[in-house]
Amino acid sequence: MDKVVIVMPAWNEAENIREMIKVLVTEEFPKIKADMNLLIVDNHSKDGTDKIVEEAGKIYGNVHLVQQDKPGLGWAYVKGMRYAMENLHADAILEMDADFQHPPRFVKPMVDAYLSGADYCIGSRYIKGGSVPKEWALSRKAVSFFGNLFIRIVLLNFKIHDLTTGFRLSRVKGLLDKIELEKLMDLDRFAYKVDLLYQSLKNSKKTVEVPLEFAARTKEKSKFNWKEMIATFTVAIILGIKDKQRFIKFGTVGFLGFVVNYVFIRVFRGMGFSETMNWLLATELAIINNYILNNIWTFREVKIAGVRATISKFIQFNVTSAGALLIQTVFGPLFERIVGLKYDALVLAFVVVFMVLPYNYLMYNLVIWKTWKLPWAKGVSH
Ligand SMILES: Nc1nc2c(ncn2[C@@H]2O[C@H](COP(=O)(O)OP(=O)(O)O)[C@@H](O)[C@H]2O)c(=O)[nH]1
Ligand SMILES: [Mg+2]
Repeated sequence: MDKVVIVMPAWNEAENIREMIKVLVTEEFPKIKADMNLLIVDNHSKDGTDKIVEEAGKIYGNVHLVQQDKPGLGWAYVKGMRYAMENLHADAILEMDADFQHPPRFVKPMVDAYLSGADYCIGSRYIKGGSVPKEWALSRKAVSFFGNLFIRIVLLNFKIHDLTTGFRLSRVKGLLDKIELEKLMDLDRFAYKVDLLYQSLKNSKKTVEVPLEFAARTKEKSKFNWKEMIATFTVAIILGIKDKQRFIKFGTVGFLGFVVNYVFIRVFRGMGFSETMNWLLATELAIINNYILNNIWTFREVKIAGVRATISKFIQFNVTSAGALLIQTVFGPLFERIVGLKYDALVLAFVVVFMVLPYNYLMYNLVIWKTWKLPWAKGVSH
């Protein structure tokens, strides 16, 4: 049976936590066909939250408690997720609040979606069947809706409707265990959630949204505020430009490769090799230049390391480069024949910009450094 661990941060939630544990363990867990566990991450609460959880742990074997070391919601999740993976050997982890804003009855549909094969389940307020609290003032609803829309636009993600929800279930193998949790942005705030979502979507082959009726907070006050919101937007913007930044780096490296190629044709010519040899050597130097710079700069987050990987990827890179050469030598003369030889410079620019560059960028991301997956290989693209 699959082991699912609910990681639930709770900070001064004494008023909610006893009831939450009881409802989950005695009413909801028995309906679910998985080995269900509840791990509460306390942040040295002053109201005895930890005592309540400890007592519950003595009664129910599947209720656990950890204390977080560093303050902040993100660090609570890092601690809880690590503990769930390493100590409890979870197959899947569900993020959930302790304050009943994620009503316990929505746990079952999330776990069911996972059991039906989803890697990543998003409890969504903005799909059919989901909702935000009726009690919320119009302004609060608008902030939530437009905040979400803003992040969707910045991340160019229109398939997922709720990018800021805190109710999400992730498969451990291949998804959560591939993420460097400790390196997520803004772990001391709520904003880390957007980075975690971004990384999770990248790793997930099958993502589904499950409706969530988000409830109003009943007791105590929310800890979310304007500062948190601005931080959240900032993280989204940084993630949004990261991909474009990569494209700019890619273009710069390509230009440097061109310079290397040009300079070394002349250098080798001066050394008295045959002209074919000059071109061959200079082109290979440009390829080596592009490979190294792309590896340590453009794609440094997914840098290829180790002798074997470097050699085999370098061979792949040469094959890819040969493909670019082939495109150029086939389409260059072909277009020249159509528009006339005197436009050769224009044809070259057209072929390079509209065919070779996209081809190279696609191959680097798909084959060499593998930062993209094909849409049909992942269920949801972003
Ligand atoms: N352990 C821990 N839990 C936290 C921290 N901040 C918030 N929480 C818990 O995280 C959940 C969501 O917090 P809440 O203030 O309700 O945020 P909101 O629902 O987004 O307004 C609740 O269960 C809180 O008790 C923290 O720094 N550490
Ligand atoms: Mg809340």
